[in-house]
Amino acid sequence: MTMTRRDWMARATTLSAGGVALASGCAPRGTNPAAETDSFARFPGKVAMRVVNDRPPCLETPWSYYRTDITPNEAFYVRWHLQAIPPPADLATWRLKIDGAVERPLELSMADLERMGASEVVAVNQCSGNSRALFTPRVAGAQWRDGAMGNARWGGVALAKLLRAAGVKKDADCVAFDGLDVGPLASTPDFVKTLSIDHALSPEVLVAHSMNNQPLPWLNGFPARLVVPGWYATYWVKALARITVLPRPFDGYWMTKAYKLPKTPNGVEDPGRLAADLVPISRLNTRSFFTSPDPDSTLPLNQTSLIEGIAFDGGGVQRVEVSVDPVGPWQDAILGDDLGPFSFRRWRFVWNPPSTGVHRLRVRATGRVGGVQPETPGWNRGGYMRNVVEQLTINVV
Ligand SMILES: Nc1nc2c(c(=O)[nH]1)N[C@H]1C(S)=C(S)[C@@H](COP(=O)(O)O)O[C@H]1N2
Ligand SMILES: [Mo]
Repeated sequence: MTMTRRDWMARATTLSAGGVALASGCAPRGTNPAAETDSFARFPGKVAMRVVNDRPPCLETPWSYYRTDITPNEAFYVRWHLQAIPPPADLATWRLKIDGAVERPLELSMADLERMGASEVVAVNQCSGNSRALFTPRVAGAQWRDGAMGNARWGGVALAKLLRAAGVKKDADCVAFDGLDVGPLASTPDFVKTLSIDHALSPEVLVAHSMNNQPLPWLNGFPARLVVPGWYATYWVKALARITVLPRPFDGYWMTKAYKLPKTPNGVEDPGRLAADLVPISRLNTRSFFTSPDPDSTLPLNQTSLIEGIAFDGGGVQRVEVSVDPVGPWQDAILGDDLGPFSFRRWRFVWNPPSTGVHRLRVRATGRVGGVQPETPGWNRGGYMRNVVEQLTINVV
């Protein structure tokens, strides 16, 4: 079942965006519409997705897949840092090691994990750099539009249960998570992330081996990954192989250098005067998006139309409001099914366009953790945590 990198590169058929034109003078909004220069590829187990980087693969979810609560596995975005990504693990030999400051180091097979219980959570996995391509001034890093996010039902074992089975020692400070991926050079820092011991023991954090009731797709971390509900996906270590309890703070590159954010409200800093104090990125801020109709659609005058979208936050969406310009006040949208505080929350807004011409609709959400979305975009050097109020232009005839 092992597939080499060469095998799957051979299978990855590059498609072109052929003929998808971008309205002139209009910057690409999110992943919708596609731009002429976009390239799409089909990686194993995936639909054709926009390639943000191909080595290692960084693939964006096509916008139409956000019209459902759950993002299908085959369209779920993909992000890896190190070259080359590990081939799919062989379950006959794969083991999850739990070691470090524990009483009883463990080596668990998939069957062991499955025997240890079944917890589930619906949670948004969003890359810290989602929407980075929309930063001005431009910042370095993968140029994601809005498709580096997805919502899934994750199934597995509570991390706290595994740590208790191993017996965490009193002097534990944090827990390190390492996947099967290694860098191309001995000097490349291994991708290792840590959570504080208190966070690691909180009940919602999972070692997940299923995604939407199927095994994890290879590119999303088969056979098991960490799921840290409400926190950015950089902590959601894929192809998990080792969990190490540490008696002291961790000083690895991926915690001390990468994914750091100004210690300011919403991580915002001035491009001309960079902040001095940085902290590791943590919880998701509040976001909301339009998913239907498409941008620049035409709707009929004086007829009821449905405007729909998604919203999310690191701790649950409290409210979604829509405003229709010119001079529109904020009006409450109707919230859809509640799949829990870490999930996408669908919303809809019934609109009866009162006049012809171009209308600008805006959507803003209020979340328990992130508060209300800002009306102007924030900026930081890493291109993280964009969450400005989004707009949709509709032509009424
Ligand atoms: N082993 C491993 N896990 C990883 C990464 C990685 O490079 N290696 N990248 C992280 C980052 S930054 C993101 S955004 C998410 C992406 O998850 P996905 O590919 O399932 O969408 O995986 C996280 N887990
Ligand atoms: Mo990320």
